[in-house]
Amino acid sequence: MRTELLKSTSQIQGSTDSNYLTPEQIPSTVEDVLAATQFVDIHTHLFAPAFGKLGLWGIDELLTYHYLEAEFFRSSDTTPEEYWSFSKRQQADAIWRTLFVENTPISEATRGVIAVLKAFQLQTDSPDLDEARSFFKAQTIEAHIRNVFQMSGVSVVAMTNDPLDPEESPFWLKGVQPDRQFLAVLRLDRILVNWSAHWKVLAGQGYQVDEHATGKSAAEVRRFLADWHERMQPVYMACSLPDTFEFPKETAGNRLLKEAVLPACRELDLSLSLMIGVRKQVNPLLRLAGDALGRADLRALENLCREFPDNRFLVSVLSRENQHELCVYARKFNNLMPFGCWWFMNNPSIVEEITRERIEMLGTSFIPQHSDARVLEQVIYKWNNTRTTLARILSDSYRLLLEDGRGVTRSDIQRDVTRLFRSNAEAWMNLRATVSNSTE
Ligand code: FIX
Ligand code: ZN
Repeated sequence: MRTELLKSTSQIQGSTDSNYLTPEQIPSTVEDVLAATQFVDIHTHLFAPAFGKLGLWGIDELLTYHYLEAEFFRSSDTTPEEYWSFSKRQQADAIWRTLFVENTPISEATRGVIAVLKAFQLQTDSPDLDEARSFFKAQTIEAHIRNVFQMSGVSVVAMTNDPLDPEESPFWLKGVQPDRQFLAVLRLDRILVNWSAHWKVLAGQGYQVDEHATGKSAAEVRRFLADWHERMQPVYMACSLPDTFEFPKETAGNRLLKEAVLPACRELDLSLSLMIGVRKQVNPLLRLAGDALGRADLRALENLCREFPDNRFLVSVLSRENQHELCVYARKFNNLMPFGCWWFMNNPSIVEEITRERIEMLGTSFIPQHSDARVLEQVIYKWNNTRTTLARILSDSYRLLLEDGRGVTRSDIQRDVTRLFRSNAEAWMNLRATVSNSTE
């Protein structure tokens, strides 16, 4: 049976379900179901309209995305100092000229901009940005958001909200109306990774904390988290961690993780998202584009999952070398949910490798992707790329299942896609099944 592909579904051992798809029907059915299923985007840097200018959108923001800035400095004689002295418009013009006019935009990030222009039927090979600028200038943000979400097949996105960000915190302190399409996430890097640089902000807000996070500090940070939980109603707490992260290890950050953040997450029944492996500012001249990655020792994660079985960990790792380990740890700890192909992993060839490995080792018990979009329209190409890659991988998985002797139906495929791109995320973000899945 193995070698000779099943001629028809009726040959499937003991098969009774006439809904079984033929081998030829599987790829198109998978594509249909992926296209018609609204996804939950578990990690972005997008903002609801209530946050005004913090929410980035439009052609100048798309072109000055730090992924493109990194590529720009490889193909231009412009120095970082000169580039940062330009206006946003001049920066966008320079990047368009260098990466899209003087060179072929074949990288993942440049292709992304082309895909967005095409999605809005805008010229993709123009020498300048006039047409694109006037198009985006004519959009009103609320309608544009609805349109972009509809085009990208996304129903809801999780934001990244930093309570210590001087630009963002005033919005929350003044009070922000919840937005059902933009979910809040309590981001804690400044507390767990850079405590020595930021403890004074909490002290300034009346929390009795000290530089070394001793004494009352942990209890006061718990009070801080409870106050911000009240204010933000976050769907999870999150932190990115360096490749050098170790646990257990005597640091102020680890003390607060153990004595404040993890207990607060248990009490509030929230997952903690750990994004592990960043090497911040290896080239500070490039600003946001100056971060890199390193292979982390994931035994820190092993220790956290084992020592805190009542905490749920949503984890993404930045190094390719850590991906397989993460899969294996997820087989050992069901309080660990791998999610996304983060940042430098978010390239179709690597997404394919990681996702095939995860399906082989975890079935559908993981969250394949998040967009990490910093600019609104990026969700269009990032989710389009994901659907294209997953269509291939899922079709292959079902073909192999069929060859092994079990047929697959459209509702099997719908169940799997819904789990991968909706219900796993909803469960780990304590979201009720928010929006019915349009194809059911
Ligand atoms: O820590 C993070 O959330 C990262 O995703 C960002 O810091 C990073 O700059 C980014 O945009 C990656 O795509
Ligand atoms: Zn991010």
